[in-house]
This record gives sequence, C-alpha cells and structure tokens, in this order.
Amino acid sequence: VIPGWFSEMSPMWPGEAHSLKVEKILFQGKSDFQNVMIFQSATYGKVLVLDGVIQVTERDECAYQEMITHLPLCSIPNPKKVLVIGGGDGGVLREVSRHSSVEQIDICEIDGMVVDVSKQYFPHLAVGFEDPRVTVNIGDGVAFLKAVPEGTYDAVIVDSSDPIGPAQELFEKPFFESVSKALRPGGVVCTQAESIWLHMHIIEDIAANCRQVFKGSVNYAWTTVPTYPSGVIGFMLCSTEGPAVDFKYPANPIDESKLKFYNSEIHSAAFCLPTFAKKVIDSK
Ligand code: AAT
Repeated sequence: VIPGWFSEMSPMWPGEAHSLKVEKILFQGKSDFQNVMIFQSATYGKVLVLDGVIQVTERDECAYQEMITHLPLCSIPNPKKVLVIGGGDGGVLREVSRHSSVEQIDICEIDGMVVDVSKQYFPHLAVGFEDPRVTVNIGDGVAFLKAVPEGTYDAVIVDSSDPIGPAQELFEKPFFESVSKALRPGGVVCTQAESIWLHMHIIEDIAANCRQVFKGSVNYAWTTVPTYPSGVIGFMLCSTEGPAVDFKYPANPIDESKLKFYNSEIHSAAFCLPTFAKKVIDSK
C-alpha cells in the first residue's frame, strides 16, 4: 500500500492492483450493502469505489456507459421500454435518454446510497435521473425482475458490479431466465461481463448459461476502460426468440455528435475478439 494512493485489490484479480493518486477523500460511508467511498484523484477526476472496487471515474466513464447502452439500443429498431439493473450513478440512464424512441425507462438499483452520493458528487452522471421518462426503484434487481410481467421490455441493461457481493446472483442462470421472460420476442439484454484477460472462466459460464436461455443470439463485445481491472471490460449481448437481431451491424444508429466514445464503427469492432477468447466463447 502506497501512502496517498488508492490501490484496487481483489481476489478477482490476484497479484495485481491498479493504483490512482488520491488528492482528497470526499465521502466515506457504509450502506446496508457495501462500503461506499468517493475520492478526488489526481488524473481521473472523481472516483466512486464500492467495497474497494472502482465503479466509475469522471474521465473514462464514457467508454463504459456509452458502450453498455448504445450497443443494445442501437441494435434494435425503435426501443420503447428499457430496464436498467444496477447503474445507480445514473450514467446509463443519461445514455438511454439520448434515444428519442424510448418512452419508459425503469431502473432498479439495490443501494440508495449510491444514488444519493452520485446526485451530490457526480452531477454529470446523475443528470440521467432528471429525465421524466425515468422511474427509480431501490431494491434487488433479482426480485424486481421476478415481478415483471412477461414480454414487458424491448431492452434490459444490467450495469452490475462484480459477482462478489450484492451482484452475485446477477451472474447466475435463474437471473438470466427472468431477464428473458421480461423481454418481448426479439428483445435484447446487455450485461456487464468482465474482462477477457482476467475472467475467461466467468465469461465461459455466462456464455453457457445465456446460450441455454436466450434463443435468439448470444454475443460478446468489449471496450477499453483504463480504470477497470486489466483496462478492458466486456458485455454479453443476447436476444430472445423472435425477430432476429444482428448485433454486429447497428440497425438503429444514434446521433454521434454528442457522444465521446461510441460510434457505429466501434460498435461493429467491439464484437471482434482475440482468438483465445473467440475459441472459448464460440464453443459454448
Ligand atoms: N455505472 C457504474 C458501473 C457499475 S455500478 C454497479 C451497480 O450495481 C452499483 O451501484 C451496485 O450497487 C449495483 N448492484 C449490485 N448488486 C445489485 C443488485 N443485486 N440489484 C441491483 N443493483 C445492484 C459497475 C462497475 C463494474 C466494475 C468492474 N470491476
């Protein structure tokens, strides 16, 4: 541990720890679910940390929030009803709001403290909560989805933390089954699916489960986020049985002029995988 620096350590990335220089700790609290910390970093702006794991930094959040949102929403024509699980900072809501076809945006975040501190310290993310189409639910995403009537949503975005802690069940098959039921035929899900460098075993399990549950298609895409472990993170994108979805070619392009990261070329490129990852994911 280097004094004055934050080091991100976890059994999920043993033997390595990315560090950021801390200018000032702005908030420290303990919610019913996790430790919540916010600090001002020297080079990445403000940083939100849950249970010692970086969730968001001001500097690179666009790479994650834009990709986890626009990969699914640009893949289907006219998305109208969208559900976000997790994402309590509001960044994904901000991105969903950019789609004018969307009429209803529901979010279910387990931890009200994440929402509160984001409104206080991350106004550029929490701006997502101000959209009148948004309905906020504070509760467990697993329970929320079980109660959703069949075929409700065009898209579900699972902006979840890592599978150690309150998000564990969001990586398991019963959860994917509820997501599938909550989607209309030909609806899509995009779920945080960890790093090809660190978590091929997790990705393998997610792919295997998703292939059993989602009868449309199952694809892995990835992006670069310098403050996430190994500097990359991926998403599993799946569709339910019904009108076919070809995720690789955005059928519903968005106005890219206001975005920092996402564009149609990066959308298609995100599905190109290194050979070692392709072998594992395609074999599932
Ligand atoms: N956009 C920020 C990136 C995140 S935040 C993940 C969110 O998921 C957190 O706010 C957390 O409180 C919430 N969450 C965890 N479990 C549940 C649950 N069961 N139901 C609803 N919300 C939940 C992800 C960062 C990825 C980090 C990669 N190392």
